[in-house]
Amino acid sequence: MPIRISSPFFTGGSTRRLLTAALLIPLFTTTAGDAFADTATADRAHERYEVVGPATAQERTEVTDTGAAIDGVEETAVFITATPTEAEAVGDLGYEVTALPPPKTEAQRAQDFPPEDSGYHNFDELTEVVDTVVADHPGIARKATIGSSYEGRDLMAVKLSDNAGTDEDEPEVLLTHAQHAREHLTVEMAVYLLRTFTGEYGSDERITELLDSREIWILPNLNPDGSEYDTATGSYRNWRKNRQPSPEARAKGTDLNRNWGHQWGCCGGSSSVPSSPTYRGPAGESAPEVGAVADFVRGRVVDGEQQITVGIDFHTYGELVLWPYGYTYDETAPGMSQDEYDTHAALGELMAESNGYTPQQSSDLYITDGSINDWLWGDQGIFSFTFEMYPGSAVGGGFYPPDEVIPAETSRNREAVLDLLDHADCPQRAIGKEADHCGG
Ligand code: 0X9
Ligand code: CA
Ligand code: CA
Ligand code: CA
Ligand code: ZN
Repeated sequence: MPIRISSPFFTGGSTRRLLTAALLIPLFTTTAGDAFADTATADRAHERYEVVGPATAQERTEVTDTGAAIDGVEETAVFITATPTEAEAVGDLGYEVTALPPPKTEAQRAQDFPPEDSGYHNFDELTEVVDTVVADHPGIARKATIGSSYEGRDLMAVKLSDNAGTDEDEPEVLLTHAQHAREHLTVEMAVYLLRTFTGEYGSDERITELLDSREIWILPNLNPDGSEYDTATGSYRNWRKNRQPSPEARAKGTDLNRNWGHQWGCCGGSSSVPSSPTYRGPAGESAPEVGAVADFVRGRVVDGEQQITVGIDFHTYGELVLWPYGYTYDETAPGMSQDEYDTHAALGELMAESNGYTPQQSSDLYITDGSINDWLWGDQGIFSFTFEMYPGSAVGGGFYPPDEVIPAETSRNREAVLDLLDHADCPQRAIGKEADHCGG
């Protein structure tokens, strides 16, 4: 097991400073055991370093002969506390010496997921993933900042397509994540998609063709203030909303998925009470996060035509594929013809075949008003779905499944997302009516 490379110490732009290049790393090992000494209390002149190479008692003694104190022993490495001069002397012995960031304070340690769930990405870690993906794949991935959260965090968007720097005339797709703070698995869904699309472009034929012919927008966290608040104490707070104070009350937080401007507050599917978990805010788009995303989507209207044709908004939990409207039990309603309803249902059922979720109209779950799905369809004509990810019920961990499930439960949606991308040029193909609707 490598040494804590992926630990929270290495996030947020902290870099590992290499003092001396490794000469050789021994290929043999000893069974040194976990001889952790008391952590030395370092004064300002002392720093912590990782030393790769020393594998025997003699070699470790040579390290301590420099004056460095060994804090921990691994099979072929040690952790030391040393002055810069001592660290250099250790490097002169032929070992790779890397400075470690200072240990986190109590407060810093708390500002993160519990250690057993460190596989989840906090907001700094998500930002680092986005920046890395974009830096490593400049031709097919571009980052945009589409606005700020209430507390001032960036609302990021990543565009994935061939010629990502050019606005080409290709069907566009919207994937949104984490409107609800505690639904952290949806951020991992975004990370999975970012890595999969960029990593498999050029090798996986289907992904290559889809990126060549569509423009995909991934908005990996619509509610960063809420996500960070949910984990800020080091244990989960069960938080759902954003962190904006209500104008009329002391309570904080608007439910972003009740704040969208189509039939906002119409139908008993949201609350006017600021302390409620489904508080809709004082007006549609009163939440800066919703306003920024709505402005972004409106900005995708080119020559009078909305470029985005289809989208998924990721939530947890329930293992459901949902489609609009949520504000009414009726299938058809103003702005929703039978063909349009049937297209939603057919696409939803197609996606549910591969991920095993239950497909249904969103009001079959319960009435919601001011949801993103209703706005994307009712206001912008975008075929729009909500995925409620793993688990199916509270048994699997509710909103907080262990990080061990992340690989299986994100890749589970791979086919469904690709199937939606397939249909982005003509969603009505799903009901065999491309001739009627897609200028066939
Ligand atoms: O209530 C919600 O906002 C979503 N469920 S959650 O448990 N993640 O909070 C469901 C929204 C479904 N409604 C529409 N898509 N209209
Ligand atoms: Ca774990
Ligand atoms: Ca393109
Ligand atoms: Ca375009
Ligand atoms: Zn949700």
